[in-house]
Amino acid sequence: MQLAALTSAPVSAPALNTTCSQELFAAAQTLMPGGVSSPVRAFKSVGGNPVVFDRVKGAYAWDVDGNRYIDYIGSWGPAICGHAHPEVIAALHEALDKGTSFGAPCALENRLAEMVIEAVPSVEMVRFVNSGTEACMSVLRLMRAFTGREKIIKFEGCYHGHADMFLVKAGSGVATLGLPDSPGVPRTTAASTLTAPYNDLEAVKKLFAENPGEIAGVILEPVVGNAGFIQPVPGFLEGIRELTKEHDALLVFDEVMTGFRISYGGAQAKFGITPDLTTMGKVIGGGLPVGAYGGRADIMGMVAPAGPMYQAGTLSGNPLAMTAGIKTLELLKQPGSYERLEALTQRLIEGILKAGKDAGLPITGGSISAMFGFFLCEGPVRNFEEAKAADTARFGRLHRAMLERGVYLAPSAFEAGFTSLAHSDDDIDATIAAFRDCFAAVA
Ligand code: HOZ
Repeated sequence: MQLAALTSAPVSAPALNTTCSQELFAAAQTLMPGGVSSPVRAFKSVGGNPVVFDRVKGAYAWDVDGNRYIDYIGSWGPAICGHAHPEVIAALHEALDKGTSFGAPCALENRLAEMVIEAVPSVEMVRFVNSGTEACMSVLRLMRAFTGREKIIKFEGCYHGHADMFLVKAGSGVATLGLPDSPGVPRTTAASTLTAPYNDLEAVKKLFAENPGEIAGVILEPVVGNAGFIQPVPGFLEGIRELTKEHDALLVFDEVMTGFRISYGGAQAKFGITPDLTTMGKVIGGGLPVGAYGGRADIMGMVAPAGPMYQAGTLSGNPLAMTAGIKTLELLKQPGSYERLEALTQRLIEGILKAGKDAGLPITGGSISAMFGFFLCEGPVRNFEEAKAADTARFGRLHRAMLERGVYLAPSAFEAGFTSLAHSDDDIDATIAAFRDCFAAVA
C-alpha cells in the first residue's frame, strides 16, 4: 500500500505556528516508540508531524501553540456529546471526591449495565473491561469457550483491537502503516483466523464449507470505521446472521465505534439484526477508558466467576469511567439527539463530496448518524481492496492543508470521521468552506 510521501510539499496555506508542538514531539520521539502512545496519531501516513494537544472543549481542540481546530476525531469516538461536556465534568468532580478506584463492586456498574442492557438488543448481560481491545480479546475467548471450536472468521480491513488473533489483514493503524499482519503473532495463532472480503457473503459461505464444524463464529464491524468508512450492502448483515445460525456459530458485532453512535442501540438496532454477542467501548466510557462485552445470558454465563471462562481486571468497572459513561448515555437519550447528529453529519458529507467533485477530484463517501467518511477514488467502496484504490498521497496533502485551516481530521485515509452534538451549523459551514479551498489546492 502506498503511504503519502513524507516530503509532500504542503499546499499553499496560511502558516501554522507549531513550534511548541514540534519541540514536544521531537522530545517524545526519544522517550516513546514513534513519539506516541498509539500509532495512528503519529501522522506517519499523512506526512508532517502531529500537533500536540493542550486541551479540548465542545467541538474544538487547542494545541500547545494555541491553535484551535474543529475536531472530527473526538478522541477517536468517545466525545459524541462534545469534549468535556459540563454535565459529564460535574458528575466526574462529584465521583472523584469518593475516590478514583474501588476494585470492588459499586452501584454505578449496575446503573451503566442496566442502561446498556436496555439499549442494545443483543445484550442480556454485560462485563465491563478497560478498552475496546480488551473487550474483543475477551469475546474471542468466550466464542471459543462456548462453542468448543477454535477458528474464527474476520473481515479484511476490520480492526478489533491488537490481540494476536485479530492482527490478520487488520484495519486501523496496521492498515494505515501498511503492516496488516504483525510480527510477533504466532503462525499457529494466525492460522485460526480466517478472513473474507467485507460485503462478500459467498466468501463466507466458502469458508464455512471448507471448515465444517470448526468455526466458533464471525466477528465484524457492522459498519466499518477502521478501513475508512464502509457501509454494509443490503442483505450482507442478514446473510451473515443466517449463515452463522445455519452452522451453529456465533455472530459478534464489534460495536466499539458504532455503539451508541449510529443509534442509541448501535448498528444492531439501526439495521434490526441481533448478533449473539457485542463488544463496545469509546462512547460508553464518555472519554474515560472503558470497554464492554455482552450478549445472550446463556453465553455470558460462561464468564468467571459465573462460569469457567476466565477474564478479569483491576480497574474494570472503575467508578470514574462508569460515571462518565452513565452521564454520556443520559445526554444522548434526550429527545432529538440522533436526529441532530444525523442531519449535521449528512450536511457535512454532502458538502465535502460536492466540494471534491467541484474541484474535479474522484471522490466517494457517506455517513450514518454521527459517523462519516470519504475516499479519494471513484468508488463505490465496498471492501478494503477497493478502499486501497483511493489516492492516499493526495489525502496526506489534503490532511495537512485542512489542519492549516483549523480542521482536525483523522490522520489516515483508513479511519472514519466522527461528529458530535457540540458541532454547530457554523462549524459545519466553516469545515465545508475549508474543504473547498483545500480540494482546489490538492487537485
Ligand atoms: N484504534 C484507534 C483508531 N481506530 C486509535 C488510534 C490512536 O489513538 O492512535
